[in-house]
Amino acid sequence: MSPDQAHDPLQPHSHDPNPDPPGDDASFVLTTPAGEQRRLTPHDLDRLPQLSLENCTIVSTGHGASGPFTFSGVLLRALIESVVQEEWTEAEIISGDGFGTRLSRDELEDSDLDGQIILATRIDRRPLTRQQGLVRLIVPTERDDALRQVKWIAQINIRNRLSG
Ligand SMILES: Nc1nc2c(c(=O)[nH]1)N[C@H]1C(S)=C(S)[C@@H](COP(=O)(O)O)O[C@H]1N2
Ligand SMILES: [Mo]
Repeated sequence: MSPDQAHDPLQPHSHDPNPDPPGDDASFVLTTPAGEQRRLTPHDLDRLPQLSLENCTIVSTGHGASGPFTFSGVLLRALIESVVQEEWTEAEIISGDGFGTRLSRDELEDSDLDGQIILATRIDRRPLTRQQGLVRLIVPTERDDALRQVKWIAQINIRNRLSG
């Protein structure tokens, strides 16, 4: 692996999870395939339909699992559909501390309840604190090492791979 790949936030390797948020600002920027940018806050997410996912476990490399928690927030797919008009194939989710993951549109449109992927603003029915990850991606089916449970989302980049 080259040094570049080692630092790619979308190819995270197992590592000690960062306990400290990268600043207080919980807003993030969504970029559409056309390059338009929109800054969104947790308050903006509260205005979309809310969903709760029970029985979510954060499997924490090195120090076991935490949970189960009930995370609540908005479907990532619904947020994307509310902002993006054009064709898209994937979403990159990148945190303020340089962590991240990539989700295909197929994963985001999976209607299996356990596979629903949300941007969480609440944990166990209370507001997520910044320390707890506000705004946090929850991928319920990922129960290996929490590499997709991205805390402190700073950027969401929507891409269309088909347009080359
Ligand atoms: N932004 C960000 N999110 C992250 C991480 C991180 O370092 N930064 N670590 C991941 C890993 S490896 C783990 S095990 C969990 C830990 O989650 P917790 O701090 O809620 O226990 O967060 C995941 N999400
Ligand atoms: Mo982890």
